[in-house]
Amino acid sequence: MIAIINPNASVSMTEQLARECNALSGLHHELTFHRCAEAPASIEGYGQWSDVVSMTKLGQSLYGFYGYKVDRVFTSKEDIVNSPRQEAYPATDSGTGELNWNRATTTWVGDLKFQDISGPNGKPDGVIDENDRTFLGSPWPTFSFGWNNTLRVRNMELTVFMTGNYGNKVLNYIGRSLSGMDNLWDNQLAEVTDRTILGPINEVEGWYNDIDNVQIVQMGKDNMPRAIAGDPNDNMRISDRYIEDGSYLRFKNISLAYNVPKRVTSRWGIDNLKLSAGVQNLYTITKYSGFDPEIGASQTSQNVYGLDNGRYPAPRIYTVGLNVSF
Ligand SMILES: [Ca+2]
Repeated sequence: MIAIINPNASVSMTEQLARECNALSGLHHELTFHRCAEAPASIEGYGQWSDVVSMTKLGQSLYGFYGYKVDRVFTSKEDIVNSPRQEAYPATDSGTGELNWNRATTTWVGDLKFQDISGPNGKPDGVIDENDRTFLGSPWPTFSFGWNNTLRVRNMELTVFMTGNYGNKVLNYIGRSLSGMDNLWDNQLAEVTDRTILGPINEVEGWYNDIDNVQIVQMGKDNMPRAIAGDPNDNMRISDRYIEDGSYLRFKNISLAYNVPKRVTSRWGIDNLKLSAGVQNLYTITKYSGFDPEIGASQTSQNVYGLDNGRYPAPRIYTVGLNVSF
């Protein structure tokens, strides 16, 4: 856990802190600044455009992930009406006095119910808005480690280097767009087949446009909502849906070497002959569902860490070596 514990930290000092954190990740740090003058209330970090993904605030983890928390999937019209007002809650028709439900423009059965965490007065207010965003976890590991071991038996030499992180969160930003189901033309991950699927209560033509006549026939796995072009309820907003455990253990480098005995090499006039073979990034143990949990600092924003924007995964590299000295 890395915390800014002095309110007088300025932006530039925060950036410096980030660099130090990058260099020293894995150790427990508590950093204090005493000489800065200005005190920003908070520093936002962006994913793409103005998409806030992280927040740096006094008493919280540096670049802590920031967004909404998903409660569950809405199961009926009554469920929506009796829950905190989501941003796309339908307006009341001035003529009929009825709510103007529309499956393409308002909150609907199968959309996500976000948690009412706060409000303008710092208390839950029955309305879902920006005040309901909260900290969703730290991108910094509790510890990170590297372990290098060399085992020698006679002329054989086995070197194993393992590295990893424990306790950090990762924002699967690429996974978010690959499971958004908000556009008919984007490729999606196979996991979207586990989404929430609606069906009719009474089989009549146009049933899907009548909110009183829809029901859930498949509940989405892990609160995966319905598919709807345009995503009116903004089910894709930054939320704990996309925050994952970033812990991993990686076999970073394994190499096996054989030193040909001197009694053999001396016949050839060779002083030393070493044959070796190795593989980098052989295997990674992780629960992270994205390509590669080894993410690090963001390329797009200074105030973001652990954001997986589809970074090219570490390649597996095979090497063979021949070392000769005369
Ligand atoms: Ca609220």
